[in-house]
Amino acid sequence: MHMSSCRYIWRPQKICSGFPFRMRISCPSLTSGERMVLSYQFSPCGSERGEGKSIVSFCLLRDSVCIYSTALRSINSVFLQLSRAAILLLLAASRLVSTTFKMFYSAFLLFYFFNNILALKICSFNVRSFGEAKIAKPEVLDVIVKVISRCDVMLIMEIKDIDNKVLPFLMERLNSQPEKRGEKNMYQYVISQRLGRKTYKEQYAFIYKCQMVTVKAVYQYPDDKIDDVDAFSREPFVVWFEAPNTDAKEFVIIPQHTTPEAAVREIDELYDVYMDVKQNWTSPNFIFMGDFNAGCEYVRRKHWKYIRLRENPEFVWLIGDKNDTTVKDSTNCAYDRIVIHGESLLSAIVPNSAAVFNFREAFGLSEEQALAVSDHFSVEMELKANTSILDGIKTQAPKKNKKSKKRRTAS
Ligand SMILES: [Ca+2]
Ligand SMILES: [Ca+2]
Repeated sequence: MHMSSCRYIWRPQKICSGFPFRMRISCPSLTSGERMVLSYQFSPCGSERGEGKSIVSFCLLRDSVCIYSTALRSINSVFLQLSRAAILLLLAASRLVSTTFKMFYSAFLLFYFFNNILALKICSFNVRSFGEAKIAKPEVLDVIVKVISRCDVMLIMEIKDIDNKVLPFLMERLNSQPEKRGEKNMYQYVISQRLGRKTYKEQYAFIYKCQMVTVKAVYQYPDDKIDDVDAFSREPFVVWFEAPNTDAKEFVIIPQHTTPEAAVREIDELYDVYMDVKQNWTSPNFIFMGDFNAGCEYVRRKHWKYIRLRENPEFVWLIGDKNDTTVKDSTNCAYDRIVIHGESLLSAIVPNSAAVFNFREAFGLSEEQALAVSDHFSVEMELKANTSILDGIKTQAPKKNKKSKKRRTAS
């Protein structure tokens, strides 16, 4: 059997949760039942490393091919292993890549497909008064788990948890979802201290998929800037993430839940936090996000000129002033925001991915049911999966071209 091989490198991140997709490539010359060898290497988030081979079969669907294993379970387990990894995938099959065009076309489809599903979704959610009373309501917890499960990195705000029970309980629920069984420590989290000036305290937490990102460092902003002491009620709990599978590679998130009446000042002060973090960490990529209360009566149009984060064009506001991040029908305010700084980060954003996630509509809840979860919708954005697949294709292409040129010259 003639074995021509095409080589794709990709980061199958969202495959973590099992095998929720079919891979299709365009390959008209294949016949049904033809088999090919899938070779792989993986280096998961933990210490495991491995490689292996699996024989998979094709079925024909008009001019495209779906790839499946003769035993679905085995391909599933292959992909489960792959999912924990930065992957080198070698597809080798007879007649699979009979022309450069086919290879390019196939690779493009694969690239397009995986680049879309493998984007890193970063979210922010004010789960109003998130404490033991809330996790005791199964129907409420269920919605919270579903909202978080859509995301790879989720900032949770307004955690009120004196006994430190809420997040451990939530994590257990998140990691025991049926489709996630068998994937140990799928979600992890980092949480701030309880923050607040007097007796009222809140915590920030970041819940993240360990297969997608790792925490490089955390930093609790001390809020002791000379001449500007105690600017924040809930000082940013800053986290530096590494995301090797994205184009951005790494980024810092500065979270903020403002006190509504002090929103203008606190959003403005985020610029000082940025300057402070920049002195200690080398990252050029910053994401500011959270419930800024940046709308309606708390931040009016006339206030923007006092907010450096808004006035400085180097900071790009992804959620617009006309968005509505409030659950109530009667309110229409863009309280929750995402602001980006850093050229490489900006270019890594999936176009049009910044959005408000209306969980009420998505899960068919009444206003009352949704308000039992929170008075805020979550907001989100996506970072592109890195382009190493495309790089792999690019480096292959000239070789094939040379060959075919030589052949033409010879004949
Ligand atoms: Ca303070
Ligand atoms: Ca509303």
